[in-house]
Amino acid sequence: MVWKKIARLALLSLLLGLALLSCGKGPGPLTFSLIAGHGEQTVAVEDFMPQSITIRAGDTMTWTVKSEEPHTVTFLSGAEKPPEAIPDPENPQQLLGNPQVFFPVGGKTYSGSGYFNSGFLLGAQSYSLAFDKEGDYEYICILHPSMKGSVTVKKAGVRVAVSQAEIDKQMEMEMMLHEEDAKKARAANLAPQKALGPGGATEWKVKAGIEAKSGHTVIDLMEFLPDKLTIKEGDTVVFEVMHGAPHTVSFMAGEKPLDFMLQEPQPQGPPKLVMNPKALIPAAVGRPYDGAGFWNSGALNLGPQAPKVVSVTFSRAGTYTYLCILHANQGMEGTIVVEKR
Ligand SMILES: [Cu+2]
Repeated sequence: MVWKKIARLALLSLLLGLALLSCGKGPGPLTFSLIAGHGEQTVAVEDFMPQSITIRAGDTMTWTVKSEEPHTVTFLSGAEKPPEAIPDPENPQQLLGNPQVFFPVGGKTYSGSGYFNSGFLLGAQSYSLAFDKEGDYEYICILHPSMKGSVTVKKAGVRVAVSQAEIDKQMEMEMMLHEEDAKKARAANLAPQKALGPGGATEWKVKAGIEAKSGHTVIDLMEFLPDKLTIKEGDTVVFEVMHGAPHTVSFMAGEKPLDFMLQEPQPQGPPKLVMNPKALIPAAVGRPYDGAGFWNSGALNLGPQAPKVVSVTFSRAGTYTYLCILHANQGMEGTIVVEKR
């Protein structure tokens, strides 16, 4: 499409424009608004926009997350990335969400050193940080390895070549391209895939989350694809995670949705974040599913040791809905219709 090419060219020229910084006296301290991840519902566009920016000492950056997918804005200052989950010191069997990741750490001004973290941001939450020291700084989202950004801080008070209006225009254009690419990726993955299984039954494949590229940006689709599948009694469905995010395949059979993270109030400080064992641990895996009772894959793709694949054989005709416990609030759910053989 021609308009798309034009959009990409315009985007490139804007990016080049952002790299320019003219000398001379400029305005006093400014605040720049950036976006840390966007996308509606199941679509999670993993990027900081603009990915690199030049500001002056004294300026502030405010990142806003525009998705249901959570993100962090984290300056490691050369240190190792902290783990997202840690064993509970009081109960090593239990996994906790690392408070260093989930809650804000650091002050309001970054001077080029130390660990600064926004904590979990989602919906329309924001994080602001002022910069008071010249230098080139990198930051990441702890949850999404492809999300990296950089900021160059120049001397206070010099002229800036980029205006918020230009940044907004660039971000709008990028978001439009990302949305188009997300739609294309979904459409390309909706057709059911099947193979001959044992005993003449069919083995179907459902993707539990896929990744698409939009330029250099990674888009995660927190979706079961296809989300609706019609099979026959005795058929098996193999669910496979196709990207970096963790998921569950959970047939709730009328049970209430589960929270993945349980909050335990502490006498001091933030609550203890306990990863719900009922969500983490497989239930009834290996047994055929007949529509009765809770069937859960457990956490797939949560850490390098975790499985990425789970399969389930359907023994009785019926219509069965399932969800991902981690992303149910974003709409990650599917239906299997099992017909009589
Ligand atoms: Cu999920």
